[in-house]
Amino acid sequence: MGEVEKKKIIIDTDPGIDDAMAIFVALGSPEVEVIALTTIFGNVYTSLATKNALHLLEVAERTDIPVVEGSHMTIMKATKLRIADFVHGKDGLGNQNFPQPKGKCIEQLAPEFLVEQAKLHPGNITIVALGPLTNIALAIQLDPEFSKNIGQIVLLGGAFSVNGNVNPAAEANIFGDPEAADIVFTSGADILAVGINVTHQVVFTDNDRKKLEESEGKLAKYLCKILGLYFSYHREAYHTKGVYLHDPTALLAAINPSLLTYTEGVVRVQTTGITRGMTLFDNTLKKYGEITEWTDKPKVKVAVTVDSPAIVEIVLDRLINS
Ligand SMILES: [Ca+2]
Repeated sequence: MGEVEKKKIIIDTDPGIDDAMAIFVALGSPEVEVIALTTIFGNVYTSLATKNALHLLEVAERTDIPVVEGSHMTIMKATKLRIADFVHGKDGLGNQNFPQPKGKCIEQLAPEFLVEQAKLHPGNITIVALGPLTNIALAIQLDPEFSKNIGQIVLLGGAFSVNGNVNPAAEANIFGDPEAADIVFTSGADILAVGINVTHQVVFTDNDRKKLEESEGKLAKYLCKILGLYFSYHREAYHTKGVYLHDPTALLAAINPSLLTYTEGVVRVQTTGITRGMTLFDNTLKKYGEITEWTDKPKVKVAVTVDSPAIVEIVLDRLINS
């Protein structure tokens, strides 16, 4: 049998404890080739996200993978950003005081890089978007062909028919840049959205953490150090003894879409008022009596159910064997 071509992925990320986990799972997955990490604000500011991305690649001994810095502000040029350092630590990686990375990001900016890669490999790049969608919206604005050239955008974002995690309306990645999210959702690109209605079903327990601890996996051991803070946050915020695997679930949806089920329809993002950042999905079953803001907009795929035990098992397997 000939070798199956690996899926080329770019991970757009704001590391971030569960970002670190997703990146390591990707690096341990033979099905994909990680061609770059692009960075964005969210869990930390963009410059720290870049530092952390470089650091994580050094930990994984994969400094052959370039890091490309993304936008420092929202698409509306807001610099007052919502940063989730109370979830991931001041350093984004569980307050471990890791040494500064030796490497540097490449000169290019993330939106240009995304446009260029999509042109270079038309239809063959999957972006796994694990933070606010600013870089991707900027790429869409830069190049009208981008949404056609890009293969797929698998994004972690939204709260479909459930409460958000920033407030009852909004999920964190969408809330980070709602205008950018609305541009992405209505761009016509092949989009698969994995929201917290799905990722809140994927719980990584204390027992799972023990399995990492007891393993010989190098990246598993590293993650055990940074997971402590993430566990305490979940205990306090959700009264759970485990943590949600948001980013790894989205990553695995890109690798093996059959781990989840999906529905299709138009998604719009609320950009004003108390529900700013809310994702509103229209499943198109109803014929409305008038033209709406959803009418004639392109459909996207939205994840509905997930095989949680399978996701946790794959995450453990890839990390224990790292
Ligand atoms: Ca993230």
